[in-house]
Amino acid sequence: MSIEAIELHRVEVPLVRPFETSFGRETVREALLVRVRTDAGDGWAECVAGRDPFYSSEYVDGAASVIERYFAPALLGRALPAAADPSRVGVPLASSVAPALSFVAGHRMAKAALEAAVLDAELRAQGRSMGEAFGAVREWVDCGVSVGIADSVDELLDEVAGYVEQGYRRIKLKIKPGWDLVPVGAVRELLGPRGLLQVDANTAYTAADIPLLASFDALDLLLIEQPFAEEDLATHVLLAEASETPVCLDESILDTRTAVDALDRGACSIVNIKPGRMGGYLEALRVHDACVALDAPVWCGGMLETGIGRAANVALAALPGFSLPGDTSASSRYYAEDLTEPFELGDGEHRGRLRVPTGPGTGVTVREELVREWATHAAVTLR
Ligand code: OSB
Ligand code: MG
Repeated sequence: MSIEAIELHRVEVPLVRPFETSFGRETVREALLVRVRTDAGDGWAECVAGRDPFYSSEYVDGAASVIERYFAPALLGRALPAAADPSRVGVPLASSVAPALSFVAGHRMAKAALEAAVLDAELRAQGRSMGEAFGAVREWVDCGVSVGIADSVDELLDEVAGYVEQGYRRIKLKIKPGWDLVPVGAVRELLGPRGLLQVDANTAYTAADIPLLASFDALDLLLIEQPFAEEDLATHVLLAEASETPVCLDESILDTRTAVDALDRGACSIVNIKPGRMGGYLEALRVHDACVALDAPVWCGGMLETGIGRAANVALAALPGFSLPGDTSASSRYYAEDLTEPFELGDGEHRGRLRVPTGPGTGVTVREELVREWATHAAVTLR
């Protein structure tokens, strides 16, 4: 199998409501979509980079540029080297993408998008679904919802009550200095003592806030996610020692090595797995396996993906180590219309769950007319 062309499609998809975090407020999702054309069929993927380099140093313009200038020439018109460390998935072409791109430092989200598109094409050619290829052990995955910073506690409670009514199995609240104990306490009251609740600070705090963050212990949270800077494992260790609430890392976990290091050093006891942040699904599987070996729970994060990225995330979340509900919410939590058939929560025993797609590759179909309608730039074809 060989890669014949790489297409870049840039779209803007309106969010049903603004999403505010400690690093900013988004009203649309600007996404970079990648289609690879191979001699055995096409594959699609979504790059998780945001419009601005606020969550991480990567952003959409940078991802598109590094793909055009460096990655596409390294993948097109040449036989890729066989991977030294072929993954357990049985995808020789997709496994050779990361080694072929490793000459560029960083840019993991751009690398991940290319690998995921090749993976989709290769699995479609093999007639295998992502869930089957990854080693899914569940047909449905438990879903949580990530709730942005609101204008008032009353508005937050209304939004959370709506999600509870829809069946979501856990609530994650975005926090920042000045929007923490009061709103989180109010949501704890609303959910009652048994409701699963966690918080995500997206690096907004410093070591001086450790006493405040330790006082979250009274709210019985599942975890506190990434309170301090990406590079700052040491302060996370201090918080983990000072509080009962498990510390979870998101931004700091770049690959298997950093995940194992963070767990070994006691900087976290739970890992948020986002394949885009780790350079791809194949590395995310290695992180999963390493965390399972260390008895550390993992859960699947999200980056406001459209159905294209969501399909692959849901397949990943069906692996055995994903013992906590993920930020894999239904399409309707983000978009009135999705770029694929919508992901919808189940009912009965599957209330608050999404079904793992079973068709080949991602198992979803890209609505190409919407990709054209929502395009912000002319599509680019690299050969
Ligand atoms: O920190 O998990 C995060 C969205 C964009 C960037 C970073 C994060 C998030 C979310 C939303 O929390 C998760 C989702 O619902 O996709
Ligand atoms: Mg996070």
